[in-house]
Amino acid sequence: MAADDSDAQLSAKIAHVSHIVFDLDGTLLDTESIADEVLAIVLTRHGKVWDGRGAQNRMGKRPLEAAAAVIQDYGLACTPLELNLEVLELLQERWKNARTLPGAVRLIKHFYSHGIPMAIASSSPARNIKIKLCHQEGWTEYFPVVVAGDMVENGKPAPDIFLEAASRLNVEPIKCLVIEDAPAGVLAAKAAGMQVVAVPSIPSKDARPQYSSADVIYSSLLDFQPEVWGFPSLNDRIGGAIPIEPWYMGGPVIKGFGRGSKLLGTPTANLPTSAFSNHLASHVCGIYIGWAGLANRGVYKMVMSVGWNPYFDNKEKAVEPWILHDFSEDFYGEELRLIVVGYVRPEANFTTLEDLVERIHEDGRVAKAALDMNPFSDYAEDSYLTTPLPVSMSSN
Ligand code: ADP
Ligand code: RBF
Ligand code: MG
Repeated sequence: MAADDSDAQLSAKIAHVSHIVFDLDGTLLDTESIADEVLAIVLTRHGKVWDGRGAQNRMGKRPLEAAAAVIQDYGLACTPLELNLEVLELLQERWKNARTLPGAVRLIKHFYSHGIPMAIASSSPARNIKIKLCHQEGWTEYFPVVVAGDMVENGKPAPDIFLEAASRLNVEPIKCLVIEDAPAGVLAAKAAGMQVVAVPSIPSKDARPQYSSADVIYSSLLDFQPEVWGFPSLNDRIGGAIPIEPWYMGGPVIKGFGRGSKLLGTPTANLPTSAFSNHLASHVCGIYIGWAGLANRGVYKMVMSVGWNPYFDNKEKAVEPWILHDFSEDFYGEELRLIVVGYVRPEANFTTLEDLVERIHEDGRVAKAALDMNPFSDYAEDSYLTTPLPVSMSSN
């Protein structure tokens, strides 16, 4: 079954809501990659190696509880308080660099423009939330209600923080929809009697079981469909694609699974996931359109999949651009530049290979048409596509 069918079914069984409560870290802002960076530094000081292990235990929790989880997972010989002092110092100077997650600004602006009341319920202390919000334009206005971890007795997964948000929004919990990235947050929202959309921020294909109590799991905020919950729908597709903040990415064309040309008839010039910035690497899955540049060949339209290819259930996440041009040869090792400008749909599973191939061709038609339109067409002229990488960057 394709992903779109299930949304209509979902809509029928889901009770409509009137208010939205957002988690902040890992849901609207990419603070996870900042936390990763900081934990890597701090664990090195403690003679340990940060490998992302235990991210689930830490995520969504209040600072001391999160620190306790790290101490346990890595066998550190310090107290949660000591670890937090170390971590906080490094975090604070980085929050101003926190970037919004794909689709976050689009969603917030949509709700705001329709007068839908929004709150933030974040496990961070109030002071830290304030710092993060004030670096994002308009956010203090979008979120008049902010409930912090230090404003309630029990942290997530206890319901306190969401109940407090509902109370401040002056609405019944059952009328609230929570958007969360962490398992602890999903549990907290459910315990508060609210509906929950989970957008997991754990970079893993096996994330789902931990989010099983969520009403819906999306791989990206770009998949959120407001009408399912009784809100006005988003109508910002242009030629079938949602405009996104463009991503500039590039790298050598690497060998993939050899299925593109042989099995599907749609060759894909695989890129290493390191072609994405840290910020995007864990948060981006789905089918996108954009422009592809090969230094000695030209600039072409492209459509690409990012993810684990559910049909094949890959072990590794793959970035697979299908360049919409007939080449007579392979070009492994050549530097491929991409500007990704639009989002088409989430990755879907298909019952037959024919269905998958048919859908990929449909994506190709969407890409060809949409890329002729503004704002997508503008990027074809971008010099990024044809500028060779500096030697220092192209060597790995
Ligand atoms: P693999 O994924 O194992 O590399 P594919 O069967 O998907 O194998 O073939 C991909 C290769 O085919 C690319 O790396 C590239 O060199 C070449 N190629 C030829 N035409 C195209 C195209 N239109 N788009 C992408 N790659 C192409
Ligand atoms: N794989 C999936 O399992 N589900 C998809 O929905 C899906 N969509 C794709 C869309 C496009 C435009 C492209 C180029 C590929 C897509 N694939 C999808 C990935 C496909 O399985 C992969 O490219 C082949 O396995 C080659 O490795
Ligand atoms: Mg391929």
